Amino acid sequence: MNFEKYLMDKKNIIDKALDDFLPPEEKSPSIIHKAMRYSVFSGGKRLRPILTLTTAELLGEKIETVLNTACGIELIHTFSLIHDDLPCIDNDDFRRGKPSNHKVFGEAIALLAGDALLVSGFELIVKNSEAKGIKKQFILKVIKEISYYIGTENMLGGQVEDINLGNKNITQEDLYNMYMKKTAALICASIRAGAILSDANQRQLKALTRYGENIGLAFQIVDDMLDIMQDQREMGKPTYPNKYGIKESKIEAERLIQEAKNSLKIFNHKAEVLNNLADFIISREK
Ligand code: GRG
Repeated sequence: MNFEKYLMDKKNIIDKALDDFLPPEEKSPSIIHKAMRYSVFSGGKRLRPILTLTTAELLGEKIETVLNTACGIELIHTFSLIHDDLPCIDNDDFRRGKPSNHKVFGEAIALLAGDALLVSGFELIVKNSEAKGIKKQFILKVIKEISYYIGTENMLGGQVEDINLGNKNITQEDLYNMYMKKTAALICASIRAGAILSDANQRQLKALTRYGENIGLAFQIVDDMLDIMQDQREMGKPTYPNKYGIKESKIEAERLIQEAKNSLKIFNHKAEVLNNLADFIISREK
């Protein structure tokens, strides 16, 4: 298969659905809609919603059945990035090579644009209940799952730990615990949401969760490596490459990707695209 074309086709489907859903820039109050659209359409890879669509396809479901949930997750992801960049959290002036949301719209609007994207994300997931043939109890389960995976025991909690760690020298276990919550949790939720809406059985859900955890950890290690290689390193911050070096980090990321692929063996050749997505996480340059 032509994997690059696959990614581009899925990205186009997701972008169109997001564009159709989000209020137009001119709609009052225009500034908030501009700020939301600025970050949603600023060059994200759409990894999380693609994982949701690909998981549904793997389980024999149509992508239309999960599309709104996939896009809702992308909005929640975008909210977390806007808030992460704020001066009171990571204080980053740039995101995806462009000025971060608060640099363009100011802190107050950036904060509110993040809030609005979180709310809109859940609105889109609820809207998924209008999809043909969908069982309403699956939607409720997905809302519960996503709330859990972005809440204080996961994404939000991981962000709190990241802030509190400062420049401390921590163990690999602490580091993985933080990566698992801060980054792997939403990646896992994206895959599980696709699986739940496609009526996956417990064995399939377990295998897909293991895959999500391992690619999620690898994703954050690679992200930290890219920061160093692209000279955006935050000196002394507890990250895998800061602690173990680039060479060891690459070996560890490759090990995690192999683990992820091993857990997909029950799906045989049907897992080809998820395997390609796992490889993409290691080979990506942004
Ligand atoms: C209130 C639920 C809640 C969260 C707020 C700010 C925050 C707490 C959490 C942020 C967590 C965070 C920013 C984790 C980093 C994950 C990461 C490496 C993101 C980059 O993902 P990519 O590369 O982004 O997929 P693109 O640009 O492709 O969309």
